[in-house]
Amino acid sequence: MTDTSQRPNSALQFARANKSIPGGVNSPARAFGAVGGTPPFIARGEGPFLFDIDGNKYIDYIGSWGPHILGHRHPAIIKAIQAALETGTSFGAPTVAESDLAELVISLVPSIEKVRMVNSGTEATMSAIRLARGFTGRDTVIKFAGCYHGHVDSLLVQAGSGALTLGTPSSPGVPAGCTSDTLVLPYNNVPAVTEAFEKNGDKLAAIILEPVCGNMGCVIPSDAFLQALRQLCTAHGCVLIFDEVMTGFRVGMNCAQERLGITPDLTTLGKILGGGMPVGAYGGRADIMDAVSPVGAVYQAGTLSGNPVAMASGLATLQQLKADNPYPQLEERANQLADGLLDAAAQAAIPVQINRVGSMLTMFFNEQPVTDFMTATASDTEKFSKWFHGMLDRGIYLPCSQYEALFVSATHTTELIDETIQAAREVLATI
Ligand code: KE4
Repeated sequence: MTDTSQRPNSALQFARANKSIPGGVNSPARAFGAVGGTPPFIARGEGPFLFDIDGNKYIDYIGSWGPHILGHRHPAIIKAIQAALETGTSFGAPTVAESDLAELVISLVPSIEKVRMVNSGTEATMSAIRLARGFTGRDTVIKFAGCYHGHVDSLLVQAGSGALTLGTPSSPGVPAGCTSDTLVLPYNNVPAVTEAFEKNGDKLAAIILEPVCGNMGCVIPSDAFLQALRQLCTAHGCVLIFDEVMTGFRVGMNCAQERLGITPDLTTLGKILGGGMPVGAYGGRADIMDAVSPVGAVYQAGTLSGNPVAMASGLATLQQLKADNPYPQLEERANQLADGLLDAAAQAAIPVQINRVGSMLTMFFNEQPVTDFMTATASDTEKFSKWFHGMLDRGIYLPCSQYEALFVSATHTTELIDETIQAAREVLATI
């Protein structure tokens, strides 16, 4: 457990926040529930750094859970937001900026012929599921244990023993009816998917998955798994949805689908797409997207969807990524970090697994390769918690759960990576 001597004001603010906000946070992922202790209250971010209200400085490997691939307060992004603010904040009417961002997304993600902006990843996946069901006239959806697609009622479901499982809600407040059409399968398991299509092929509206999983920690799909999903969906008229809220523009300029060589029918986006402002999106084949209101009958709407300030932030982010092409550097730096962590763990004789794709990675405290929810949840979360706090106390801000991915940004220098590895050596020697 962290001593709060380093963060007295955060401790006070956390106690205060708990009186007016459930758990003191506006998203449970921030509450340190998995690791215990008091989350630092952040005063500001700059490049690869966060500064808390007690004046502590951290090397930030969360980047607001993904958006800040270019680091905090990138000048071009801030400038674009400030310029947008000069014209107002939101009009509830069409603006040119929405077409600018839509056209840029379409140019970067070949499978996307039309796209609709929303305000979060959850809204994007919720809308994509409804659209797939409306387009196919079918109800059943397949998701995979360990994949998280936001807090959509029908997707808040965990697998049972890893066999084909009719979904049971994993949260109170979700009626059984909301998940009775959700099948939950083990990730990377081709026989399970094949069996599901044999049994339910003509009832399946969609498969949704994280093409590289980040929400059970980073888990990498096998080629055979992705190929099977594509072939089975095509053969059965089932919509293949890649949830690229996390991987979109993270693992490559053209997203995971280009890196992995699989073309989905629909894609959901978020995080980097907004550059730190609230933006989500869903898009894909024009014949499917034209089923969305007001062209088609599938209803979806949003007061602040496509608002100019968020559009300006997203546009500036994607334009900067296109101009800089930081991906080779991100690959190098993340590899440097992964290698350094593996070496530090070996020095401390602690068994770990590291799964990495591009600049997202997870170090699992686990003796076996992590390929799905079952193997991920065999990790030693006790050790993870000590690791997390040891690093936090040394000014390294990691995701506060074994089942998350960390992110390297374009502002993380080799020196900062070396500093992180040195801290890892010290911490791993103590747990
Ligand atoms: P939001 O509604 O939080 O914008 O996006 C939901 C979502 C959808 N799909 C994927 C693949 C996601 O990773 C997410 C959200 N990711 C989590 C962290 N892994 C956000 C952090 C949080 O919940 O506070």
